Formats: sequence, C-alpha cells, structure tokens
Amino acid sequence: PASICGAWELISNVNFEGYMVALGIGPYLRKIALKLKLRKVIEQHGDQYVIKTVSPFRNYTFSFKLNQEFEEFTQGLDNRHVKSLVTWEGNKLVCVQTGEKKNRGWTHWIEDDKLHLELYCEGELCRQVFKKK
Ligand code: RET
Repeated sequence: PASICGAWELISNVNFEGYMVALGIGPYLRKIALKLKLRKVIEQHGDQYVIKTVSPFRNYTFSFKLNQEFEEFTQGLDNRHVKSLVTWEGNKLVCVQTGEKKNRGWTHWIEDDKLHLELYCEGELCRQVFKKK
C-alpha cells in the first residue's frame, strides 16, 4: 500500500464534535477545533514514527515505536495520560489508548490515495479523510 508518510490536509471530518464531547473537551475549545484547517504530517524513521496534527491555533505531536507501549500525554486536547500501543494490522496502523476513557484509540489507512483516520472514544466515532498536499 501507499505510504502514510508526508503532509496531508483535511477534506472531510464527520463527528469530530461527538468525539471531542466523549473526551470531555469543553464547548469553547470544541468550537475552535471544529473551525480549524487541520493538517497531518507523518514521518517515519525505521520503526519510529512521528505524527503531527498541525493547525494555526495549536499543534499536537507524538512519536512512538511500533509494537511498544508508550506513555502518551494528550496535551492541549483532553490533557490525559494514556498508555498507547501502535501496531500494523494488515494495511491499517492501529492505536489503542488505555486509560480513564474506555474504548479509546485511532486507526490510519490509505485508500484511493487518501489518508483515512478513524478516532474513537466511548462509543463515539469520528471519521476524517485527508488528501496529499
Ligand atoms: C486540535 C486543536 C486544539 C483543540 C483540539 C484538537 C484536537 C486534536 C486531536 C488530535 C488527534 C490526533 C490523533 C492522531 C493520530 O494519528 C486540533 C489540536 C481538541 C483530537 C489521534
């Protein structure tokens, strides 16, 4: 499959609001987040990945090694500490985020030259699609 690496821009965003409510993000920050032009920048060096969610208002960056649980602090989002594990399952890059919120994680994959990202938390599912910049 095509690489997920590179710079991507958001072209569709379904139920980001519901996902943010599930995370307990307040109404003021949700309103800002919904209006932002989001970009995703993904870099890979061996089995080390860096994923950046970039916007004019605030960025969120984290990095990890495949198949190795790590401590993630969701600074500037819901400000929680979770234990995250990222693995490839077929053509999907899958992350499970274990912590206070149940059923939390995300999945990235490429389909028709687009980057798909599903974000989920406690029964809410957000679907984002990005096109290559
Ligand atoms: C922004 C703007 C400030 C407010 C909020 C944000 C939410 C970001 C999220 C990022 C998730 C990134 C993931 C990447 C996986 O590859 C846009 C930083 C709430 C939810 C899961």
